[in-house]
Amino acid sequence: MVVSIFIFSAFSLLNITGVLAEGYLSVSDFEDYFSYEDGSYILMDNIVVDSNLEVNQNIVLNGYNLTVEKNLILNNQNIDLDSGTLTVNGDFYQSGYDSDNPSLLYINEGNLIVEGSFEIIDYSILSMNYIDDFVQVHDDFYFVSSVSHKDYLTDGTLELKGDFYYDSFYLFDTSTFLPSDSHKVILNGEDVQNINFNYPDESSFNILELTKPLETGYVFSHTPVWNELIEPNASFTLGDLDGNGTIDSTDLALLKRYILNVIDEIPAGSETADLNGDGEIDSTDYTLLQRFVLDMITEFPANQ
Ligand SMILES: [Ca+2]
Ligand SMILES: [Ca+2]
Repeated sequence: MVVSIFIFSAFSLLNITGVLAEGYLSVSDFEDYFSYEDGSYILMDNIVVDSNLEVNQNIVLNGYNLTVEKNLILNNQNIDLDSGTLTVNGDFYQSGYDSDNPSLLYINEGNLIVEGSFEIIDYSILSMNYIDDFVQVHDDFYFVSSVSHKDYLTDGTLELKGDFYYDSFYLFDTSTFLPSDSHKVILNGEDVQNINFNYPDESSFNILELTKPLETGYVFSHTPVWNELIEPNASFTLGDLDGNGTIDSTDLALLKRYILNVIDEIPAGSETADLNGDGEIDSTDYTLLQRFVLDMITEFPANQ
């Protein structure tokens, strides 16, 4: 499946222009909430913008929260979350036209929550470098940056609930989406998610975590598009230690042997044996399984 990002991006940009005509507030409309230092506006309080916002200055959240109730445009400027939280309840468009000075969205141990879609185009950088860096996108994620992100996406978690589209704005570099080191993408939308890489040999996820079955929860344009894949645990039944579909004295015997260290592995996985859900596998679980097999109980506490 091949999706043309060029067409989609151009379409969105036309939309931006349309929205702009309806009125965007800018940082200078909220100057009182910022202090000005070294070419940046430093946020000094939590702020909710009940409108569209265009960030037309470099801003630093400085540990505070900036909430935008509608759309956010970041064009050729920088946002440093600096341990703060940026929430966009509409769509987020990030773009830059200056190859020497790309627009930088620096997560910097902060949180970015986008309720709509998030589009990163042209000379724009999304920088995630710390384990606490967190970006969550509820609608679709479009990555069409012309800047190589190999050294910009190195840690943290990018959680995507909609579709994913990667394309290159310029054909001379088709590897701009290439997270590395500890960077993780989680695809955890409730519906089937479409994952599109137009240059799958040159770009890919680093660690990719799925929360639905690979075959039925996702439509990938190509596979594999990851360095490491984490799939959801297969389903299991509490008490069925050998995984044969029934809970009986065989399972009880296995549990006894496990607790007595005669065996050091439970065939269907240790998660089948913690029947009271306290994180330990011990004589309490044995007693529960014994009662279940003797029909004294019909359910395990961990299931209740
Ligand atoms: Ca069994
Ligand atoms: Ca237990």
